[in-house]
Amino acid sequence: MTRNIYIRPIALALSPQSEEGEAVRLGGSMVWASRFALIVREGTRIISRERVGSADMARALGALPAELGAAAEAQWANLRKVHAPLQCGARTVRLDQPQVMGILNMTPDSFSDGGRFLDNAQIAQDHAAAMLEAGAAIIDVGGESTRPGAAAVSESDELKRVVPMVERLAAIGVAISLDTRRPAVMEAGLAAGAHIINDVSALRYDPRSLEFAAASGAPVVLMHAPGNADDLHADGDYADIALDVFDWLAAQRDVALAAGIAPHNIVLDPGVGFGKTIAQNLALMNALELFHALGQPLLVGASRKRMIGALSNEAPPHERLGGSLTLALRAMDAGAHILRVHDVRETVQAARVWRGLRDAALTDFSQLAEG
Ligand code: 8Y7
Repeated sequence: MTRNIYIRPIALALSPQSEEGEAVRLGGSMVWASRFALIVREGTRIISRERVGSADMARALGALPAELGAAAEAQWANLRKVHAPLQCGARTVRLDQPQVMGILNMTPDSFSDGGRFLDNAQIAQDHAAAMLEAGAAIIDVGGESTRPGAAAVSESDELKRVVPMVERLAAIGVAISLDTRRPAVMEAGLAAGAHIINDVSALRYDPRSLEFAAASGAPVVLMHAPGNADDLHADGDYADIALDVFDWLAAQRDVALAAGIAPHNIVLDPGVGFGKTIAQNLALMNALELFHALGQPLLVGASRKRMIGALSNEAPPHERLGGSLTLALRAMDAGAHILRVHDVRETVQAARVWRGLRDAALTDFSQLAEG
């Protein structure tokens, strides 16, 4: 049975000097970690779990069975990797602080703002401009609702919804990501000026997507969903949500690399809300820092999702701002690089204040450990 290793940060620090020994900077973010769980699984069974401080990591990795050594060393290097910015045409999206991706749904039935923009391109463009002005680094344009039970959209309808909006946004210099599973939409969207492919099927829905994405040279977001690419909300069968999603993303990352997608163009996303129970979504949000060990920038989309309603008397999507901000802050505390959200103004304000706190911690030397 195959054995897998995981290095999960378990003690996060506000700044490097607040911990004795060396705290490790996670994924080039403003988040540090000083202690880690070194977990070994055999198949789906955890066979060992050890807590290791960063200063003691070299010894702990050296003591692992030889078959796990290389993977463990790679994860330890990945955790500390600094990611290059995403290049989006003339715009550069730096990944050294949390960035906000604003959602622009060009769908009639999206659960949050369905139908509002579809019939009026000017209203949609005004909304995008407002998100930009509020500080969104990227606008995510989608023409296919992926909520549970949403009606299927034909390729020609998806193209009609998405391409004209991409053209409008490209004309005003926006960094654009395209939320689609179809290679024809990817191709038309990139030609119209989009920069990033955001595929909730992780390029599995159509085998040509992988090939197209590699040839395009565009950054891609690969998101976890347990079902096949036709039914992204099918229930998952997990032994351990965080470790299983980790294995799955590692495999999809490797598929993308083998297809020729450049390492700096792969963004990974644990897929909050896709084929996961409320308890699994919560556990996943609590485990986000583990995913830095995959060595790629991380995107998290928890905005207005069902888990928030489930924890707040079934608040409807438009009344989920407080919960959305709580989850966005959890993602920031875990060092997530990009937050996909509906409420851009509020999330950007939260991110700026969060950043102010981190800057203050970096220059607070009263935390310095003695000796
Ligand atoms: C996500 C997403 C949706 C997400 C990424 C919704 C398109 C459902 N969720 N893309 N898309 N990550 N990368 O509630 O979590 O917004 S649609």
